[in-house]
Amino acid sequence: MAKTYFISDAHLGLGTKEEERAKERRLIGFLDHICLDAEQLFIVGDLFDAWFEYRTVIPKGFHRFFAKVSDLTDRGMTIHYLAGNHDYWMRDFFRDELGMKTHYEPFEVQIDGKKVYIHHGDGLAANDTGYRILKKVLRGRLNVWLYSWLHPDIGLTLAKSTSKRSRRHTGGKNYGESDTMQEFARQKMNEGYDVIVMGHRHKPVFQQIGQGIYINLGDWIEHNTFAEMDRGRIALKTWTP
Ligand SMILES: [Mn+2]
Repeated sequence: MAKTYFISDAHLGLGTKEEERAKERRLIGFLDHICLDAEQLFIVGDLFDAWFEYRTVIPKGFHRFFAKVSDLTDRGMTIHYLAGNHDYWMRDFFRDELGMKTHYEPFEVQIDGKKVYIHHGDGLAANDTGYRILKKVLRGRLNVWLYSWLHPDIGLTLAKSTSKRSRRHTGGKNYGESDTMQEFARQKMNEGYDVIVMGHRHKPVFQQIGQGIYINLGDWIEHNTFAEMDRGRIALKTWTP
């Protein structure tokens, strides 16, 4: 009865109005479906293409999705939300208004007796010192505070254009990153984890490595993929309405 689901990289707000409305409908269809047997859902980052939350202001849009999420958490589903590299700048909205459990760093969780490690997947490429420095700068407390003084119309426009550049950058180094993600998963298995779940790459991967499983969740732009864990067995599936 009690299953666990995982999705990542919906990048809400990325496409045209029509594309985004269709994506929102797909996601809500998925949520309506899993709420029949889901105990918990993990959102493994980049739910939004660009998210910057001010103390009193959030980006406009996504209303139906938010309504659905709060409905599910009200009804007892546990929804975890790990910030990705596109939506790291969240504050208390998701926790306090939508009842989600928010995470800013990779974390581990025990599900059906399995040790599961959850990581968005950014910053793992070996040759990516540039990104790791940028990440520190973009997430630094002082810089985030300064940024928050920009008018939201300016701040969010800037965030969107940065997001576009970042996606191009990530696309360019996809290859190296996929290898290091696998390598990272292997390393985590040696540390005793049974299942490693990541996103970020936008390409679904299901790989058995020894006794462990490495899953990359793909995305909800092209693939509409999700992982489903039922009594300790995990599978990667494609959502079809
Ligand atoms: Mn990402």
